[in-house]
Formats: sequence, C-alpha cells, structure tokens
Amino acid sequence: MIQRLLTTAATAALALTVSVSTPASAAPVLHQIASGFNQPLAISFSPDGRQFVVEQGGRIVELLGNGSQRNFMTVPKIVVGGEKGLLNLAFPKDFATTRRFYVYCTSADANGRLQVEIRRYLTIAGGTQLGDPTSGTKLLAYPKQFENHNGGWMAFGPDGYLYLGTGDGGSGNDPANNAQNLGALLGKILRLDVSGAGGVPPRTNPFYGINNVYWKIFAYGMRNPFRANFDSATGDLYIGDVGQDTREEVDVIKAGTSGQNFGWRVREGKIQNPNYPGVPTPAGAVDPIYDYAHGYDPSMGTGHAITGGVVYHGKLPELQGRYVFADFIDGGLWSIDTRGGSFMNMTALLGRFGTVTRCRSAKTPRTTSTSSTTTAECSASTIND
Ligand SMILES: [Ca+2]
Repeated sequence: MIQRLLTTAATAALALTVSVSTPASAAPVLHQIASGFNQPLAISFSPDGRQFVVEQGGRIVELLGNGSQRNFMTVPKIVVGGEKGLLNLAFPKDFATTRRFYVYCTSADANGRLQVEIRRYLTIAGGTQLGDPTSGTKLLAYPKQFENHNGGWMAFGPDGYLYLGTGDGGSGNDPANNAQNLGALLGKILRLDVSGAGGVPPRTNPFYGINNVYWKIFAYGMRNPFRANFDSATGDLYIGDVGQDTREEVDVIKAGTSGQNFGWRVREGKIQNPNYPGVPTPAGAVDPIYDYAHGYDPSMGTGHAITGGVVYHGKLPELQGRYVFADFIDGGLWSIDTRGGSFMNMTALLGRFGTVTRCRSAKTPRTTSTSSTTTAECSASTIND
C-alpha cells in the first residue's frame, strides 16, 4: 500500500518513482510505481490527488493509478539541456474550477537570451483532463547570464501563495553576489499571489513597501534551491540548497516566519565559504539545520548535490516526522529526525532497483552499475550543480 510518494533525483536517471510501504517487518521498502520516463525531475500533485511526472524535456505525464499513463501536456518554447528545461509544475487549490496550473522553465527571451520563466497554463475547456499548450501566460521572467543555477522549486504553500526557489545566477561562488542583493531575484525564495490576472507580492511579504528591493522576496542568501517542501503537519518549509565545493545543506523556514538570510555566498552550510575567507558573516545569517560534506562524508557516504526531500507523515512509525532527502549525483537517500535526533542512511533501499548513478560532472562521468536494467544519463548530473 502506498503511504507516501517520494521522488529522488538520485533515481531520476533510472526513470523511477518510489513509494514507501509497510511490509510485515515494518522496515521501509521502496516500490517502483511507474517507469518509462526521460529525465523525470519532479512529481506534482493536483488538489484532488492526481499525480503528474515532470520531464526535463517538457513533457508532463499523468499517472493514472492502474499502471497506465497519459500525456497531460508538453510545454512548448522552452530551452533544454544541462540544468535547463521544464523544472517544475504546481497546481493551486482551486485547480478544479479555475483550470489553472503553473510551470517553472527556462526559455529564450525576445532577443534569444536565456531566462527563467514562470508561466500559467489552462486545461482544455470543459474539464481538467488535459493541458492546453496554447494557453500560456508569462507571470514572471528574469534573465540569466550563466547557464547553470536556475533553481527550479515551485509549490503552493498552505497560505495559497505560490513559492519559488531561484538559483544565484550561475557560474561558481555567485560572482555578482546576487544572493545577498535584495535588488535581484536570484538566489532567493520568492512568494507571489497568483489568484488574480498576474503574479503580485502579498502585502505580508517581509520586504513589502521597501524601496529598491523586490517585494516578491520571501527569503534570501540561497545558492541553488532546486527542491523544497512544506511539512504537511507544521507548514515549515524544508529547502535543499545545493552547495559549491564544501557543504550541502538543509535550510528551514518555520511557518509564520520570513525574511531569513541563509548566508550564501559568505556561508556554505555551517561554515565560512572557503572561497571568501575573512568576509564577515552577514548580520542575522541563519545556518542550516543540517549539512554534509560535498564529497565524502564519513557519516553518509558521498554526495555532491542535495536534491531536497519531504517530511514524512505516513503510516511507517520508523519514518514519522523524518525529513527524507536525496543527493542527485551520488544516489544517496537519507533521513534525519526533524526534532534534532538521529540520522538514518536509507541508500541501501535503492539497491534493488539496480543502477546508482555517480557523476562528478557532465564532463567526467563515472557510473557504478549494479544492474543492466537501467541506463544512466550522466549528462543530467549538472541539473542541480
Ligand atoms: Ca546557507
């Protein structure tokens, strides 16, 4: 019986989605519930519980629950490759009546320059069975100088607002210091009210009304928040922020709070970014609740790009209240007790699915294959570099 769906980018290359079930032993077990995807990056749920797989190339596939699948829509006019493509999908609570849904993608502006874009689409009139690829409306777009660090997280919060995670703009070590700049949309968590015609900042956003800053900003000092999730029990927001060269980290925004500075580019995880020695820590900078080594960590194995994860509230007692998260490049799957308790290495649970992909970068792929049942796409390893 499916208790809680997990998507792990660690298994994305396997075109695999897993669920946790309760066998007689009560130990966590992963089950494959769907396959046949090309670079699946996310699963999104509509308010009525329908399940949609997001492929980097633009295809959105609905899982119909009986093992079959249906193409919901292919998002047109996007730029795909490396860390670019269709990165996420979100449904508002009133999806059934408004027929609105939202995509997070990279695209080219009128001059052919790379941009990150948030679009609204509608389903085809008369129902919500299929998306209408001709119905796109641009809600937000911002240019990118570099190809990498496009963020990619997007979800509606418990407050009904649309939240986004944006990358710092790319290259390495945030050369323009975007993440600390409240006059830039890069390196941020944003919050928008999209209930009207466009996307506007709610008046309760932390910097609302202040001159020369983006009122859409909800929190800042992020590097590349590729995936995040709201704890369904508490409303706390758990953010996986991909590290540079030394630390991968999990940041938390407690429900009802905002305006946090998570420290990048000066802080990396719980340490000073070694690339900026002697630079003072920004006043009020918030450390992650958990970090691990970018590379080999004695407590966990290797990791090079945290994917983020979910706080579990299913029926398995062993996982209650635990934040279950993955690392894309090295195929790790772990969990931590959100109340400050124990660490659990769950990577072995992935073993039954065969291949665990290990890629330091697209240029130097190294794949550890334990099965011939899957094909690894190391080219996707830069997706959350
Ligand atoms: Ca940080």
